[in-house]
Amino acid sequence: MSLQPIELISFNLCPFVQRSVITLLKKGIDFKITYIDLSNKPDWFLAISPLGKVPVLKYGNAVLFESAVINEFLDEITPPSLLPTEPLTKAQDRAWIEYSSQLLMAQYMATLATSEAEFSEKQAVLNDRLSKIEAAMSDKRYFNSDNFALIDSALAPAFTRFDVIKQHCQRDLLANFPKLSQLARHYLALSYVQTSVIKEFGEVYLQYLSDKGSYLSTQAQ
Ligand SMILES: N[C@@H](CCC(=O)N[C@@H](CS)C(=O)NCC(=O)O)C(=O)O
Repeated sequence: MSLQPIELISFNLCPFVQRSVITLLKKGIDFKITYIDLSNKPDWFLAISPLGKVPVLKYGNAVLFESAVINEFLDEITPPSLLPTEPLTKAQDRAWIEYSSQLLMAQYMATLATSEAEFSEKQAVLNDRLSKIEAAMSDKRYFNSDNFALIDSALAPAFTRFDVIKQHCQRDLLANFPKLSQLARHYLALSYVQTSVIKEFGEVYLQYLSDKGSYLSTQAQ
């Protein structure tokens, strides 16, 4: 099947965009990426993004939004699929993909906490989400398979951020989660996860947190 030109509208720190980049890279799909400033959204972007959010995918003249939908579309137009074929496991993966957005939100809230007390409070929510994901995992290499799947595209961006925090802020937020720590190692070893963010991601991410007055960024060395 010949594909239409693909353009992904991005913000350089967005984990939801990163999900789509991982899927595009994993599937070897050609694409162009266009970065916008979310604090100064261009009119052309607001005209095509109903919620004013990235990612937006332009496929020829068509426009798609919502990372999970974009990922399923990209997956479907480039078989073989990264979703299970059996209806129940496919539905379960979709449910965990939805849940993984709540992990990203909990991580975002914890990283933006502006005091140690607020951080502990937000970390409790994050730990609750992490523990549910760890309990749902199989003993396979990735979330529930030895093959990287769409649920892994959805989860991996959180681990890119945990890694920056571990390397620079002296906090291993996965320390109490052995299976997730192992999953992190497996994700971070993949070239299509490593290159799914800008080269200077760690620096830009920490600067963003610092600009927001984040408690964690005050621990950075
Ligand atoms: N449910 C959406 C969430 C996307 C999202 O929250 N994107 C953020 C950046 S990471 C955004 O564009 N925020 C802009 C805004 O809310 O004004 C998805 O999965 O695509």
